[in-house]
Amino acid sequence: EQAQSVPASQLGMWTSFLKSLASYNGDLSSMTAPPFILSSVSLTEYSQFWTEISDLFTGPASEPDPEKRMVAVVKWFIGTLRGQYCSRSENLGSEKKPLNPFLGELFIGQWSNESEDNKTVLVSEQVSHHPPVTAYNIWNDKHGVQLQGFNGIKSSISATSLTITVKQVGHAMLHIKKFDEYYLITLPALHIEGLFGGAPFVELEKKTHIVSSSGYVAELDYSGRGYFSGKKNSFKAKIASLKNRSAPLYSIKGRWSKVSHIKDEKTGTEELFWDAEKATRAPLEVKPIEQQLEKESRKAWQKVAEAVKLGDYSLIQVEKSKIENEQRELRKIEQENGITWKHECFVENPDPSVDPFEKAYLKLAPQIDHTLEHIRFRFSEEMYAKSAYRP
Ligand code: HCR
Repeated sequence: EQAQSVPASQLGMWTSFLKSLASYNGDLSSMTAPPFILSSVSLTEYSQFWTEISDLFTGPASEPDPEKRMVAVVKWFIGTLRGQYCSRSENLGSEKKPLNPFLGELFIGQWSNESEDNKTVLVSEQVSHHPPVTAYNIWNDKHGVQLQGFNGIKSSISATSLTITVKQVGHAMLHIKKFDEYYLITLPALHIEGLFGGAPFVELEKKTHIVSSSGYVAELDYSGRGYFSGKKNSFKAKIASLKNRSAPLYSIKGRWSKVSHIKDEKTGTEELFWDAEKATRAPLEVKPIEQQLEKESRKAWQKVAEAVKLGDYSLIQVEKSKIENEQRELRKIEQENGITWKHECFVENPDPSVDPFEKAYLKLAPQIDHTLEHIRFRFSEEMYAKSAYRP
């Protein structure tokens, strides 16, 4: 059935949106979409899905065995996928088009867990507007875990199958202080199905890797519901030692949005690996909007978000244009004064001799044939210390 989920009053706009996909220019943010498919949330907020299941994020730090630690890291990663790629469909009925962050936009928050000394802090910054790139740093000092990363998207459209295909640019790096161990995590490619019916949803595809400085590698392979067989959100993974990659130590399979099982290849024992539906996801605490600064995401987008919630198309355009014009004006002033934009908390392509994350990345990337990203962003403790932005 065509466009069954589209409100009757927005059917015309939805049809024009679908038609405009045929002449897609690579910039999803510039496409005019009807209000029902718009999200009131900016992409800078999406970094929070990495660590909303606190125990999974901090868990690896208390695992003394490096092999089991790798398994714990893979579990954490699998645990992030449901929030990252299904939460809009689950909570709002379909995937939505997020707000396109402006340069320098910040999203800051924390999970205070059960005590003040066990908090996980998140700082996310829009480090590039064209192409859009978001960088983040998330850390928990009590457990000594830190996750840094950045991501952008490159998308294309298949007009025949009406599917949007998205390749993610970027990677994430996890550091576990106690063992001074680094993990390089690559990001899945995805596609958006269900556009015809007006209820788009994300499916992951191809492979990603996690490789650790302790000498382990995990290869994850994603698939969805095919024409003849297969289930939505399926994956298979193999964990091996880098020294003997052809003899996996563990294999995992199942559905990343539901249940998966792990098999110990040495003993043959199989057990539940992860049940995504049973996990407790703690909401991130963000300062009340009145206390936020102008570049903080929820404050900056407040009026647009209200218009999206009202489903008021012209008000959305009016409020969005205000932000866009303000940004254009800022860029013009910078150009006229020969000023280049400076990020609040991240540095571009740092020197590996001073940045341990960069140094570890350069060592780990060749192990999984990961093509080095041309522009890489790393968190700067120094810049953050000087910054006025705190959760
Ligand atoms: C592709 C996507 C924007 C990017 C979103 C990313 C890749 C952002 C980084 C997060 O860590 C993971 C993530 C999850 C989202 O599923 C993914 C979005 C899904 C849709 C959105 C498109 C730009 C919107 C397409 C418009 C459709 C829904 C009409």
